[in-house]
Amino acid sequence: MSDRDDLAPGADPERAERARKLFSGPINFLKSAPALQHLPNPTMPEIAFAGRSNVGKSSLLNALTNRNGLARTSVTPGRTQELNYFDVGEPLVFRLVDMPGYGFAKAPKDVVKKWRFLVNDYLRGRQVLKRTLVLIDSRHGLKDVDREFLEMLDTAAVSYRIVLTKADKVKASDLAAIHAATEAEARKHPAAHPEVIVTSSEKGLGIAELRTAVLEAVEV
Ligand SMILES: Nc1nc2c(ncn2[C@@H]2O[C@H](COP(=O)(O)OP(=O)(O)OP(=O)(O)O)[C@@H](O)[C@H]2O)c(=O)[nH]1
Ligand SMILES: [Mg+2]
Repeated sequence: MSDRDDLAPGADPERAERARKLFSGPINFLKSAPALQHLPNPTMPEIAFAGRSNVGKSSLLNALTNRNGLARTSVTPGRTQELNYFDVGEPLVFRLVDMPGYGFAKAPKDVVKKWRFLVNDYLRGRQVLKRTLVLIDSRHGLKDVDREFLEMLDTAAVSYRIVLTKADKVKASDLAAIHAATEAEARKHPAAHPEVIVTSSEKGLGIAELRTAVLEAVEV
């Protein structure tokens, strides 16, 4: 699939082209922040990737940047344990932040607690955070643990957008139904963008659309 096959209807074609160029240009790993005091200075816009463990956050970051090994992925939930920062553009235009997943029951309790505090404190307190992408597995749709997370974002007035992942694992008819149901729910959340983006990192579906959506969040 070419990078421009799946632009959303109504997407600004100039922004889409800027997004395509940025995401195919220099993108560099900046740092891994295990605690808030290790965050970079808040001087650039940030876009964060959140969602349950194993939902495909790191894979989506790799698909967006078209670089396989940029963010570490794993079949074992809980791979990402810090806030991982990536610098997009030279000169720097914005930063992507790959976050630890939530809702991972098998990790030791104190580890889970540590991630939760890190993620929640980051999301609530970060002035330069322009938007959080909340990833939801297309096979499962929104679960209660996701709803709790969305409510936390609503309360903190963090602008967010829901992204369905792993669309290649679902039949087209089921995917349409889950897309509609997820959008209906998104519209009830005050801080949510009303449109949900459907993606597959495996097949490249929705990736160009998401690149444009990221840049839109940075530029508005
Ligand atoms: N079929 C399919 N599998 C995917 C897709 N995206 C991710 N996966 C698989 O899902 C598993 C988890 O992917 P990750 O990207 O590591 O998930 P994560 O959300 O970063 O996980 P944590 O860092 O543990 O929270 C890996 O085995 C990926 O290969 C997709 O679009 N399609
Ligand atoms: Mg990860």
